[in-house]
Amino acid sequence: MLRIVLQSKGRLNEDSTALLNEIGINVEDSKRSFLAKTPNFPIELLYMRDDDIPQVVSSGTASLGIVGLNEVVEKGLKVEIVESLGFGGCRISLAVPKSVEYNGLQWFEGKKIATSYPNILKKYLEEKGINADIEIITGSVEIAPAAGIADAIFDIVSSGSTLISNALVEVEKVFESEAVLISNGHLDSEQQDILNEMLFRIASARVSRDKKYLLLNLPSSAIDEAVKILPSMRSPTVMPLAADGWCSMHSVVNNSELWEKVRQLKAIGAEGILVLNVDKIIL
Ligand code: PRT
Ligand code: ZN
Repeated sequence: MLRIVLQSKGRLNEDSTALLNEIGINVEDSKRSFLAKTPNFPIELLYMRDDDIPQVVSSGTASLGIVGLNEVVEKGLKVEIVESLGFGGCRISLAVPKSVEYNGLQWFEGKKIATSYPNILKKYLEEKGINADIEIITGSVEIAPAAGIADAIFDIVSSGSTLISNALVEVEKVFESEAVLISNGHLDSEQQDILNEMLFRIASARVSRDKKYLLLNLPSSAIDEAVKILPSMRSPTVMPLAADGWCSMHSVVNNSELWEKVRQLKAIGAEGILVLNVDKIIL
């Protein structure tokens, strides 16, 4: 049995649950409680505030956790980053009121900066040789300049709309974050096997996300050209059609290349092109 701690509610909760469901671990939203078992996989889910997740993992209360890299680095506790998960992307940036004339990092010298990430900010200011006061605020950091609490802020930015609606301008992007799977590094061999199985499934799910399954009919004389257009995992599947001189070709393509491939295939006589979603690719 392996215990994993997830955010109980908030931005990472839904995506964490979706990831577990995507890799075949049934997590039922409606039955969510502080501690939940999963019916078809030997893990136990613990739900906490994201601020507590690094501590819960580093102390061994849970073996694994899913949390923003920003929280991991800010807390500075001993945990291992096992995998970046590709959701919860954001950055932590310095922002100033749009009314000020910003002339580079020196502007912050002697200023007061409000943040919920004092450790990341302190390290950055030290590296840059800037002396500034750090005002720790745990919520609604963006209102600090207008409320006269600070001259500037250091906060999470995603789309940037919160800054705009508070008349702030992002001036320095300091830290890039996304959700990560963390571990305390003390897994016994049974737990390591469970983690390996999860990582294998996560990798397969990630590969499948960008893929489409392509089926088409093609004059048999164009097979060689079509194989060059569709390199596929090994080589495309080709099957004869009942109609003489025609075949059916199946292949998997990157979504980003789909329309270009379709254009090339049509140009060599492909017809009846079907594009299907790929649910899983087993690596
Ligand atoms: O209750 P709990 O303590 O668990 O949650 P929380 O309120 O502390 O965190 P939550 O749920 O807001 O965010 C959890 C994690 O999501 C963060 O630690 C980040 O890793 C990640 N994340 C991704 C974000 C954002 N995007 C984000 N946009 N966290 C917060 N924001 C906030 C930000 O604080 C600011 O207020 O959204 C606003 C900015 O967004 P934009 O789109 O207007 O720029
Ligand atoms: Zn939090």
